Amino acid sequence: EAHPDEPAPKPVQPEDVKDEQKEQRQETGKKDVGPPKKPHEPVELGGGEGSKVKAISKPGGVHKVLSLDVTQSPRDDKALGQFGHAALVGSEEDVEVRRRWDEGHFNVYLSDQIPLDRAIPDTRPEMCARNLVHDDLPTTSVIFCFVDEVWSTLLRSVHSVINRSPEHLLKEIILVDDFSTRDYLKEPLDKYMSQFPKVRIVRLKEREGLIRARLAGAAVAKGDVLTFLDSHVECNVGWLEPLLERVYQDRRKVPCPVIEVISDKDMSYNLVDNFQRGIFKWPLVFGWSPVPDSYIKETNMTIADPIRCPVMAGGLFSIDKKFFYELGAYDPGLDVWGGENMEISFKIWMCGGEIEIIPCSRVGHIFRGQNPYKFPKDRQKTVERNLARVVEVWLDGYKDLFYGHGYHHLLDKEAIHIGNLTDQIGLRKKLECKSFKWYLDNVYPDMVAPLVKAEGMVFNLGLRKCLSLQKSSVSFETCDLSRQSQHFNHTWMRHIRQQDLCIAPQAKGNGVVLKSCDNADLDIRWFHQSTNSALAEHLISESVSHHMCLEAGPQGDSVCLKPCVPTNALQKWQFTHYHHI
Ligand code: LR7
Ligand code: MN
Repeated sequence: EAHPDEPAPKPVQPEDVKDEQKEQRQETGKKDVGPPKKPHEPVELGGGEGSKVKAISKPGGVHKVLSLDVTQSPRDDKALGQFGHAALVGSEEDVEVRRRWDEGHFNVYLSDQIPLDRAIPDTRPEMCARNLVHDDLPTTSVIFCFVDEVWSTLLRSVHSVINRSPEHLLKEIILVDDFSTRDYLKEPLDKYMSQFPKVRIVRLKEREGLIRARLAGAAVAKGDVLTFLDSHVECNVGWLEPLLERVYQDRRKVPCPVIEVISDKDMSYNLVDNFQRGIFKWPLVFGWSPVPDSYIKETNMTIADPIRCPVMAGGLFSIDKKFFYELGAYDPGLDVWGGENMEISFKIWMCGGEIEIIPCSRVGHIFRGQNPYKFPKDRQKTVERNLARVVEVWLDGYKDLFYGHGYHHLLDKEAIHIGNLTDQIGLRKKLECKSFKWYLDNVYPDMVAPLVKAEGMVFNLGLRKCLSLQKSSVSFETCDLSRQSQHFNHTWMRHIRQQDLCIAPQAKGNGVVLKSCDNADLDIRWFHQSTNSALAEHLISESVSHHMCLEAGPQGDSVCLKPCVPTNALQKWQFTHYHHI
């Protein structure tokens, strides 16, 4: 059956094909003839054991990626927002714009006036036009989850998939309604979608959140590959084939399109910088970061090559359905929104998969300032709890780095109702997934992740001696780095620690004692080093009953707690080495 834009991928015209690709083309039909002659297959950043790119065992394809651009003949080339141009409204309409903004936290008023099948610029790097894909790619189920999504953006998302996906690769589109409250998303949506035989609507009986909504969509999917999308996107020309090609080459690859920006203000379609990868910073905050120049040079990487990503943004990716379930899908204990992108990313990498951004696949997304739907519980608490679940299962000894970045309060597992993690921990064991250290060393080697904030000797500036732990009491000695007794860590939990012993304020009195370290113990934390403070070098007890500064006894025979005095050198301490993140 003919595709609306183009009759299924055309056979390649010989003049379009480079010699090298011609060779590959002749090889099709014979699989497993060794890696394709792709000069630019990127290797892993940083390298390391087990990080070698696996040889791709399938040769290049026979069909060219869908290249007939709908921008060539849109139905109404004068329409607002056509070609992805910025749409402007008169100032007299500002009131309307503002009135309707909160329906989606973007310019809903404008969106409603833009054609549902508008053309957008084909932003793929030029060399993508030469790419070949196989004609026997796996099929995909495209899954959109939504709750109270704006009508025009939801429909534009669906239209973009129908119009820009080769008919034979699109098994179905599954719309999962996460218990929306808006009436137009009920019968009117059913009615509208009845014109598209491939669209199925799944209605959840209560609000599950996007994670369990995706699981519900995946559970009924019939395609070989699952492709998840947010419900306010526009898929660009040829977006699907390169994703499926990647899964076809290696079912453990999890490809993501480049996510471009549809402006929340004027609905324009904007391309983004090349060579961006998904990363996280502490405390597990997702971000984009450019692939280092040196790496691009060393590997002769081009703007069309797949970009390996430590983490994915979360919303837009394809994954082999069987592989998704082998990985245990998502942790169903994650609620509403947030953290699931970290979970799936760590899981994919640590349990044998790979995440890549495919520059020849591009999808626009409306980035919104706020979530336009309600959180059944507090938003902050929901996201924090999700993150804590992920951290407890996947982060090993690096947990403290997460908690130490402003999340100490999550250590009280009962207070945050973290829920049962037996299944998730069991899954990681069963799959024999690698450690978080392996992940950092091999997948994200440029991540700064020291296990402690500061370490070495603890030098007192007034006394000019170092703390020493002897016969389980704290005293001073002439500094000597070679002596283990003088070696302390200031951890992310803000403990001053030697092995399992932590320096703690005396329960009664102003002395200090040693306690066995316990993350949940609020009394053994010491604040140190805030650069813009007069007390930067002080060690300030965070114990509720003290809030005082650690001070060396003038004779050098004791340490005690005294009210903080910025100028008192006996209250100033320096560790030998600080790790700055
Ligand atoms: O309770 C909910 N039920 C839902 O069905 C909450 C949301 N949803 C739907 C919602 O209607 C939308 O279609 O889930 C989808 C994603 O929700 P958004 O659009 O509010 O999320 P986002 O774009 O702000 O956030 C990003 O991070 C999320 C973390 O949980 C998800 O992984 C989103 O899919 C993800 N979006 C992207 O990756 C797009 C690019 C953003 C970046 C960077
Ligand atoms: Mn979104």
